[in-house]
Amino acid sequence: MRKLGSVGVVAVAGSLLTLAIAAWTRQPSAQAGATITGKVKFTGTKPAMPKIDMSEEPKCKAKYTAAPPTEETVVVNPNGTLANVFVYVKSGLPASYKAPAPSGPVTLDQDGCRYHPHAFGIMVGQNLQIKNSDGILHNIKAKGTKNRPFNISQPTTMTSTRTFSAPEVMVPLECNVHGWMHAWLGVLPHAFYGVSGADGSFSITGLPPGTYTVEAWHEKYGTQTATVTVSGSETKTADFTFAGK
Ligand SMILES: [Cu+2]
Repeated sequence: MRKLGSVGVVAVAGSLLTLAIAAWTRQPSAQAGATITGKVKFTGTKPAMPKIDMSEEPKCKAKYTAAPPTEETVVVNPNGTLANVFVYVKSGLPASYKAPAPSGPVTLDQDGCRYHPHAFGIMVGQNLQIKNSDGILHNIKAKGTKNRPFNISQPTTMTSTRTFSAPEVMVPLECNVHGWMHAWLGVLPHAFYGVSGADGSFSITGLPPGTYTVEAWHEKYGTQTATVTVSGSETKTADFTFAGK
């Protein structure tokens, strides 16, 4: 009986240990490490974005019932911040740092004859799924210089997949059929990037301790950098300000 009892205790302790290990290994790496977060502010005069005439594509035009579509070169949010700014760790990672590409894809959708998202990031080797939700002819062209350019005709509702082999900030994407369609893709060897959204904020998570050069890139206003030192699981703030011109 005593012998059986101690076997039971060992079994319980063993399964607790298994649970503990499972919980530890299950924790996504994005939750470990430090965070750099911030807002991209906008000052000065907000430029008026030209309206896009989509008369030649009634299917797309019909998707804009509230307001006519405008170009997205500069998108100033209602709270005065700037959207579509790609913020990423430009340098500071240890030379030995290696990150496998996530198995899940990044998706770029062509909907309403515009790209969604307009500015975004991907890791080297990660799948980019290019969706045509419009069901009309789009022809997406990637015009990178470090990555092999591509040119894909998508005559109907469909998805194509491509990958990128080298870091490049940014790869311009455009449509040969619709001259107003532009998107920008940042290809990185790590996942330490974010894009300012509808509230102007971005977040870069899971950073190992270190001192980093963080660059904020905007298609019209260029780049700005900040130096940020993080350790442990702390969160540091890095705000950027772009001035309208
Ligand atoms: Cu198109």
